Amino acid sequence: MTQTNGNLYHHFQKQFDRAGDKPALVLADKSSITYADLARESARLARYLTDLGIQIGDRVSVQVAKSPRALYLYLACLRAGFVFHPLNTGYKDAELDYFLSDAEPALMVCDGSDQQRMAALCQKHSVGHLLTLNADGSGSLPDGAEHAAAEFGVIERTDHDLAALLYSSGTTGVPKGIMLSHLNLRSNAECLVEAWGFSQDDVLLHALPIFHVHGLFVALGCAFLSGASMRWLKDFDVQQVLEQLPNCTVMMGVPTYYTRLLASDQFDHTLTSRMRLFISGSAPLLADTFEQFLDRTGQSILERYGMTETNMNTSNPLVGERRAGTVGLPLPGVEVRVVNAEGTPVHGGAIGDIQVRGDNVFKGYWRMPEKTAEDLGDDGFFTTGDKGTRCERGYVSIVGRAKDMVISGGLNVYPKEVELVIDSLDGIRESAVIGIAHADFGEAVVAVVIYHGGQDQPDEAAIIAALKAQIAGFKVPKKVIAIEQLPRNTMGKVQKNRLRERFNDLFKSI
Ligand code: MLC
Ligand code: AMP
Repeated sequence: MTQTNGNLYHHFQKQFDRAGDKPALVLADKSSITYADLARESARLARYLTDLGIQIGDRVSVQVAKSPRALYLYLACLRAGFVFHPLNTGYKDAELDYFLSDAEPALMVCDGSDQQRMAALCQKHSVGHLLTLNADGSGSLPDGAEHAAAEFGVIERTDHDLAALLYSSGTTGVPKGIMLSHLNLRSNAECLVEAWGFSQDDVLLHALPIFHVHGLFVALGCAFLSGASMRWLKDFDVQQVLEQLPNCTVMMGVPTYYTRLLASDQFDHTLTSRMRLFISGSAPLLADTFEQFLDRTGQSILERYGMTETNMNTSNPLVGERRAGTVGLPLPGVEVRVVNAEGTPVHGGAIGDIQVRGDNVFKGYWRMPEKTAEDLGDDGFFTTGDKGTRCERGYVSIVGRAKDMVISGGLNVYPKEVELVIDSLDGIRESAVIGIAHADFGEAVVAVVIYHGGQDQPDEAAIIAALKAQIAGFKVPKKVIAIEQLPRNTMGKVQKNRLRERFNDLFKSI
């Protein structure tokens, strides 16, 4: 029996062939990129990179601005069987150093302005090829590919072959590579198209970055498997979103997008009359935001819950009650259970660990078998690190996190990573990094520091400047507070809950 090609691109291709000259992307300047353009230009890049010597299964690390060509590159990697490894554009050298050492890519693609720095890192980690791609579409990648023939098929991949490698940090501060297969991505996107009723008539407002699951797999997967069009913005800019909304039918965003829209007087139901669906995820949507949005537009935001290891797990329903403060019901094909410390499922609103099983669940952590075994049980259930409940009607609520993590504007910050950098600064004895409620970012990163006695203590500005040089901007604390001593329990563990309580109102007046 012949197996269908498991390559995710193979499944996109059905819509690409059908949609042909229909715009896949309409850009802010009103120019458009058709589905035929996506197919042709991804073939050209796949041809060029394959001829360059990049092989099936090789990792391709990419740290570039969001642009149509960056999208061609993602599609080219899929169809050529490379493993796509996107990187947040905010990452600094020390962070990139780790990713390159661990992912061992065959090719790194970066912005031209970073070429010199990246060349040194690529040399250090024996990355065979370094190419550039700038925000305006120029660079050595498009230059090199210009004369390549736009002829390339779709490499045969099994369902379980790797399609992408994305990193998430951890409680120890060491990032873990999350191995996502073609099946993980396809099964989840197919199920979301169904659950959210995507069709070729939809126009999706795409303002998310394409280096994380939300903008990359959720948004693009829904559009490409349904043949919908996208209004493509390079980032989330309130004014541009307000201009584009009347042309759109669906929007996806993190809660900060919705609070920023609500903060604008121009945002009202007249702009959203064509919209059929607003989707929120990656961070908790406050019930207050849900209510205000309903008041202003007459529409209930649909909240869903996912993570890089699993893509999407639960969603409030398209038709039926969308319950504020919950993340809805398990998606078809995804099993979700809440278990106690012994691993026994609990019911009736009891709080426990959220575990997930299904084709959406990743293959494991890259070269970390022990960590994989710790989180991914023999029975296939993955322990998410989120604490939650399920009500009698099946709705899941997330009530906390077992993992020590802050979510700021939809981006995860692992305190340990930031603490390690702060603790290495002269004059600092120790630090504790916490998340504090913030009207714009949901949670803001705050550092509580203890100085060594003596004269040479860095001030807040010096600490922030030192951090900005070493870690991505979104991880840098919005405030640094010096105190005498960190509260500890009898085991000597820092009691971050007490710090969070103490500084709970820090941003209340902002
Ligand atoms: C940028 N900055 C942030 C930040 N983003 N600070 C805290 N939290 C953030 N999220 C900092 C920059 O470093 C910079 O600092 C300053 O803010 C201005 O930068 P900017 O780029 O102009 O910021 P802005 O455009 O305002 O971006 C904020 C944002 C953006 C919320 C629009 O971060 C965003 O689009 N977030 C979405 C992230 C996302 O896609 N998450 C999905 C993950 S997938 P300075 O000091 O240099 O001025 C996932 C799974 C799932 O979680 O379930 O979906
Ligand atoms: P990431 O590791 O970037 O994939 O982030 C995944 C984490 O984001 C999850 O484990 C949750 O803690 C959080 N998350 C995602 N969606 C939601 C949501 N709707 N509500 C609350 N937390 C969420």
